[in-house]
Amino acid sequence: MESWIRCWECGLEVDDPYADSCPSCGGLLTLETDLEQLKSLHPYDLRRRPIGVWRYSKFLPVSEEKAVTLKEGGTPLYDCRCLAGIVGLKRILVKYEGANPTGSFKDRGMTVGVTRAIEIGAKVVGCASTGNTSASLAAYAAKAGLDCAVILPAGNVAAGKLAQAVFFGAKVISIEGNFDDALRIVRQLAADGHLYLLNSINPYRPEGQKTVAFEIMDQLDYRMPDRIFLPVGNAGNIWSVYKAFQELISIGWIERMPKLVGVQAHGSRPIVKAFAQGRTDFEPVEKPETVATAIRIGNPVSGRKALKAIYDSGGRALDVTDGEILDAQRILGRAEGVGVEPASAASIAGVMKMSQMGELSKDERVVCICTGNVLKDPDVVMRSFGKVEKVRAEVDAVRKLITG
Ligand code: AN7
Repeated sequence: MESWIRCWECGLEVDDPYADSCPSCGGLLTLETDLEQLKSLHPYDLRRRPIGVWRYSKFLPVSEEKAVTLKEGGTPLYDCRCLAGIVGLKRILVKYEGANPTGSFKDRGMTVGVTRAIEIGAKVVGCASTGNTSASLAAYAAKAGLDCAVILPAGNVAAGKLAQAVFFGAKVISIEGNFDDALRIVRQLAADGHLYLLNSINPYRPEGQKTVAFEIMDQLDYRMPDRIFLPVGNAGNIWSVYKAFQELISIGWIERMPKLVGVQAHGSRPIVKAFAQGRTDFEPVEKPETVATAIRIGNPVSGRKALKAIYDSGGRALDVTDGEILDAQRILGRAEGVGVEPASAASIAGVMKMSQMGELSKDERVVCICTGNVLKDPDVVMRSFGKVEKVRAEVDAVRKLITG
């Protein structure tokens, strides 16, 4: 569809395909797409195609002909009855983004972002990452035949994600600093023309990530959930979900949107602090800390967009402790058989907390977006959730352990 890049702050239309901020005011960029022809369609008209990111190609700003795709999206929406019982709600639905090709929601944005890279003739792509973005970019760059460089905070990327980036052949560079430092560096490299930046500050990334909201609506036959919980790190995803609902309203497919609840880890909660003060901007957190390394981000690039998404949808920002995150991760795994990484469990921990605070009514239809797979971070699992019993290779010894 026809689309154009615009400054989200001052409204200027931006021509430079490599710009990651407004050349006039320095503001965040966004994309506008001509959705006029969708007004005459019914949502179910799109169902001739299998569910997944490209079912919604009419909402995307790239041509599908050259799409770099690993068949991302089309992830399950689990009806978690047992979890709902534990939390004291009638219904909790879990959108399991761990089922994407590289095991996280980032693939939705990356199929569109790397397709755009091909469209504009980029040869090298790069990103800063707490792990999942780098794993995803490395895979899509491999598929597209592009060179790829990823900049990571040393010692704070989960083993599975690091292994993926290495495996798919990216140049993996670990810096003695945190994610915010890595992003500052890679933005400078992009500005100097060394690479095409594919962090979510690139406005094409959120376009792909919108499709998680389209899928949720599709899977619910367009019955609106009351609230959607999701983890917030750099805040690209909550913005993407909000933008998707705005677009559905603009073409008349829905009339209102669900309340968006952004969940951050207590040691890394700039958006929660800003929300508590009713502010539309935020103070960065200098030394973010959390077991959920994916969202260990103190200066979220799209933080201002996240706050708009939260205020406009009537939602809220909420923080949870590392202990609450690990409890939620374990409960989802043991009660439902759904394995997510700690950052993803923040959304579940958020529901549990709001329910305990008496701020959810029992009848609410709640969706949690669980952004990444448990296999991403095996070290947290082994450290937190149990042990492996080792005995002699004899029936008696094993029987003793089984029968207790
Ligand atoms: C599992 O990979 O920022 O709020 O560099 O991996 O859109 O940033 C990852 C973020 C949630 C937060 N859940 O999403 C990166 C990175 C998981 C994540 C988030 C991330 P945003």
